Amino acid sequence: MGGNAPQAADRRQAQERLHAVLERVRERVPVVVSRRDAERALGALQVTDDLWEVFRLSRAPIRFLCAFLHELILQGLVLPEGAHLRLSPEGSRWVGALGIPPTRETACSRCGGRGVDLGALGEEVMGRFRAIAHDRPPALQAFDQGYVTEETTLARVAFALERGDVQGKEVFVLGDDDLVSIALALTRQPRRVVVVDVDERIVGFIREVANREGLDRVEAYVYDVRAPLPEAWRARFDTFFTDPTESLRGFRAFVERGVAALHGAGAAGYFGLTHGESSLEKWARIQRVLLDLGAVITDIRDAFNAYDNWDYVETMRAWQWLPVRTRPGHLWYFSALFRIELLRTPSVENLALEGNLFEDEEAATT
Ligand code: SPD
Repeated sequence: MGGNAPQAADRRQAQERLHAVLERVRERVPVVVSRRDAERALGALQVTDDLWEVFRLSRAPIRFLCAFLHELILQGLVLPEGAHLRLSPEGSRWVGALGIPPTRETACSRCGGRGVDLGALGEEVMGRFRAIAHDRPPALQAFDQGYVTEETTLARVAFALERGDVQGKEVFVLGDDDLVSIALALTRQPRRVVVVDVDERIVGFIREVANREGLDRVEAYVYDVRAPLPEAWRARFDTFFTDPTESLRGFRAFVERGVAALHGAGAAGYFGLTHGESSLEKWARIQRVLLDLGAVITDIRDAFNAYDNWDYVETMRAWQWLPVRTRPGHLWYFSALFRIELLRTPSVENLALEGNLFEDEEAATT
């Protein structure tokens, strides 16, 4: 028993230090985080010295992580070395005393943890989609664009097929730099795909591809989510897909318009949500919004959506916060895929919205 006393004291001291670090970070960043967010970051720091890998593995808001890492550097617990970061000997002892294990990744190596077999789509659909996506328009910062990998788009479609949300269905795609509408249409399974985007380049690209590839069930239109949803698209569809910007206001706008496009009970919606730009506090608020809309979450597949790196990394909001300034050399930005299903006919206000939908306290990549 006596031999445990110093260990217990070390642990208590280490915990008090973590508490103090978190308090200092909370004074500086208006993002609600818990001790678990910090623990995940300290788990990640034990297995990588790459900042972007720390972001990926921590599953915590980027704004918090940057402030947390700055504080650890200030206290000598983390050492910046060129483009890298590593725990100092003191930091390693501290993390040991806290009893935080190194991050372990146990996702299935075949499907990457998505739980879908892309082979179900067939080689032709996959090959044609990859060839089409090769010439897509680059991501634009002005619209907070950042598209997912080709594999991710195909996996979304495979997952929705498994849930029966595509076959013979009318599908609404709200914002489509991910080219979900094209992948859906290539399967020849939906009855109709209506795709809308504020970006004329995306709409033009989809129209041109649909024309060239004979995808006559795809209709593409320019639409700004701030405008009320036109009557022709209200309460009409079986399924929607969207991957919103993540300010709470922007997120709500996209998901509420998506829900308003659905016909009622049994209709389904798909969207992505990150940890990097949405704290668990925001996740909770979003879950309340969904319940109020009459929707239930049937599936959450974390880290399902992998995003290709966008060109504007050095002008995005988080660049100025980084503890070491280096461009990412691998995929690092991921989001959970959500599927929701309506329990009743939704009643959604269809008002015009004004102003910037892209920013809130947690926005980091806009
Ligand atoms: N700003 C680049 C990344 C934007 C990705 N938007 C979708 C986030 C997931 N909802």
